[in-house]
Amino acid sequence: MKALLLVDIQNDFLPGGALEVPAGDKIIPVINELQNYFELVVITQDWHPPDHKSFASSHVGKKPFDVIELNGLQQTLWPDHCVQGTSGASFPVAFNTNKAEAIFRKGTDPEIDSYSGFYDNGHRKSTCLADYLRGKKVKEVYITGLCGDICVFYTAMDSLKEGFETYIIEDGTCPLKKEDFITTMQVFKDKGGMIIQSGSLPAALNIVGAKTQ
Ligand code: VGL
Ligand code: ZN
Repeated sequence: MKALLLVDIQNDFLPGGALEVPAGDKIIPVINELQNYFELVVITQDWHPPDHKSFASSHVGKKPFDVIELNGLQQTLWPDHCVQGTSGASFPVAFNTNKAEAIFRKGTDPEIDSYSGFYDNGHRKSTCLADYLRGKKVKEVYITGLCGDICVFYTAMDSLKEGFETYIIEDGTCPLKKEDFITTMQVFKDKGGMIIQSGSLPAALNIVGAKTQ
């Protein structure tokens, strides 16, 4: 069984949002189309309480993108984003979420950030996403979404650690910083991850009617 995992496609990560990813909206048509190729679609949603400690606003004298130590971990401070129940945390209207069977929320503990959809940044608590996927007999996980160099990357690294054959669909992701995308994707490949383009999927998955290139 193959699963498509769509990471943090939320208004705050789109142009005009609180933590905007340049051209982040370009991936939405790609992601809507990709879902046709998968039986199982799962979504993650960054879902912070208003006083989350990853927000610069929670620390006197700090500004967004400063780096601090938080409960023993290095933490980049972000502008307030994806606050529970706000429009910034919602899915963009253009993003078709109808096919998703489950939404895993993350970043809900105010004391620790959570880039991966599987665990918080300290690997202290699990979201049980791995157990859910194993329960569905998933062996291969295809990951895409926002931000390519942060939550997509960390989710993909945990997916590998959990033993799933793991793919990142490159044209379905968009990074916050292009340079970081290059270095993180190398780390992912070095650990056995695979990077593919959405156009190669129908043929690779043996979808009937797919054009052979
Ligand atoms: C993300 C920074 C903070 C992401 C979430 O979804 O990549 N990045 N929170
Ligand atoms: Zn966040």
